[in-house]
Amino acid sequence: MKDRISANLIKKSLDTISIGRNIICFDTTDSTNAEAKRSLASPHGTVFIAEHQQKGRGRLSRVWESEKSSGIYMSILLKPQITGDSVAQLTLVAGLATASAIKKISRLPILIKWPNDIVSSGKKLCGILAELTQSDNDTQNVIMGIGVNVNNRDFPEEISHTATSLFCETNIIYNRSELIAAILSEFERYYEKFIVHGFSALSEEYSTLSATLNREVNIVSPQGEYRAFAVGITNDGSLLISYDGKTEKVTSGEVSVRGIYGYI
Ligand code: BT5
Repeated sequence: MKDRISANLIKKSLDTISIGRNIICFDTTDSTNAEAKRSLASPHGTVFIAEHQQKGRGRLSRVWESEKSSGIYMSILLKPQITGDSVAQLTLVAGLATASAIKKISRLPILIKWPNDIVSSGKKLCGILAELTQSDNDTQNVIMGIGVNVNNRDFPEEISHTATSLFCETNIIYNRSELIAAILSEFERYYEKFIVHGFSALSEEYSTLSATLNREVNIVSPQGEYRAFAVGITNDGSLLISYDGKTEKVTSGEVSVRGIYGYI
């Protein structure tokens, strides 16, 4: 019998002021990001969590496989005072916070594939989907969707070679409520730092966890596909690539970056 996520247990382990102070749990839903979008009147920091998503989604309408009661499927509703440009940076902040929490709980050596995948032994452990929406009263909302493979033993055929879970990596079953509390606590810590000091205060730490830096990458842009070398992460969270003797900045909205050797 798989354990269920408990809002009470999460709250007991939380050390936050606003993130996760209001938690709404679902057994089954279409997508926790969609739940958050339907509840924009909820306060900043409200977290929507589901045991199962029927239409879990990734970027560009891709599917997020959400096996019942195996992973974490959650969305944090944020009402930040930032401009549209900073939303991409906020995705990196969520990646950093989630990576830090997973490391603390599992002690696994994990890395972040720019911009938003957390990987372990070259496979995807976690994906993040940030969506920006406006409420009727013009408040800007960011819905930060986080999916983590926790106790999954296996994956559907299409992703079986590229996906992994904490269980697959360590052979340990994790308490998902405790991991959620750790992610929310880390998220508030990084989020506050980001709001006060900007991404530049976090870019060095992000770079040390990067699986993309100092590697050859494949850039897929609307203009076509080409190879480049990833040389840095800028203070605004963009990827710096060296290509054809020039150095260029790549923002997450424009291109997707795929490693040439294996998944990373
Ligand atoms: C992401 O998109 O990685 C963002 C995933 C965000 C999921 C969370 S769960 C809570 C919240 N509610 C939602 O509906 N979504 C968010 P992207 O970078 O586009 O990656 C999607 C690709 O990852 C797919 O096309 C598959 O190749 C692969 N994939 C799908 N499910 C996976 C899984 N469970 N584990 C690893 N890889 C997966």
